Amino acid sequence: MYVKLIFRAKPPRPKCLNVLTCIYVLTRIKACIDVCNMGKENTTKNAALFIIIAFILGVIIGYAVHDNISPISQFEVGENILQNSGFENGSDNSPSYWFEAVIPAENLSLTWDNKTRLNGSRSIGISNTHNYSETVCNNWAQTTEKIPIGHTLELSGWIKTIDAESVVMVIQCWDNVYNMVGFGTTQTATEINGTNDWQMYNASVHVPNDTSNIVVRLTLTGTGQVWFDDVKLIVK
Ligand SMILES: [Ca+2]
Repeated sequence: MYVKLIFRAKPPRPKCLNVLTCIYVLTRIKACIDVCNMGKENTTKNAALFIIIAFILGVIIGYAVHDNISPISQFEVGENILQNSGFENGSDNSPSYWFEAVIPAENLSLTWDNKTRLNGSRSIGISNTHNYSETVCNNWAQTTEKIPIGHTLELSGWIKTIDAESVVMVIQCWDNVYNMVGFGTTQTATEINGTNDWQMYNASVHVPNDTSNIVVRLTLTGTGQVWFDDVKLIVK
């Protein structure tokens, strides 16, 4: 897929940095005390003891800080970690949390649709009659705020198509150096093309340990019309 990740969350601060910071702060405090005590006593043994205590405190504080910001503590099994799954919320004629990833063309339009929908008053759609010179996967996408490391994610969504060349829903897991480390697609189970009334499709992915970002993309490849509604990403 030609579309690259647009947004990345800042990765968690490594434990080792918290430890080193703690050691540095405490050794600076120790140096100040030594200056005040200069000429009164030999502080060599005390310095060694102080560094050992600083290291132990650094390890404890480092792990505590890391655990507080770890994404593992931010989700529950069974939870849907996508926002605005029904596309009911938004403003300025655009659905909240979802962004467009497209190669612009005169006859391409992405819509926050209020006419064709499965539930509620809105869906999202992609319509295109432009023939690109290469394979283009225009898509609606969302980057999740939660990253359930080590769990399986199940993507489900309802899709309606008219003369669609190819439609897929995908889950991408990215590490912090822009490598895709996990991938799930509806194409594993079925090809979606042509004209179909509303139907639910699924995809799944296991979230690797080095995942920093998870992106869901709802894609139309080539020409045709497609609408998506009630798209969920469930933690298993
Ligand atoms: Ca809806």
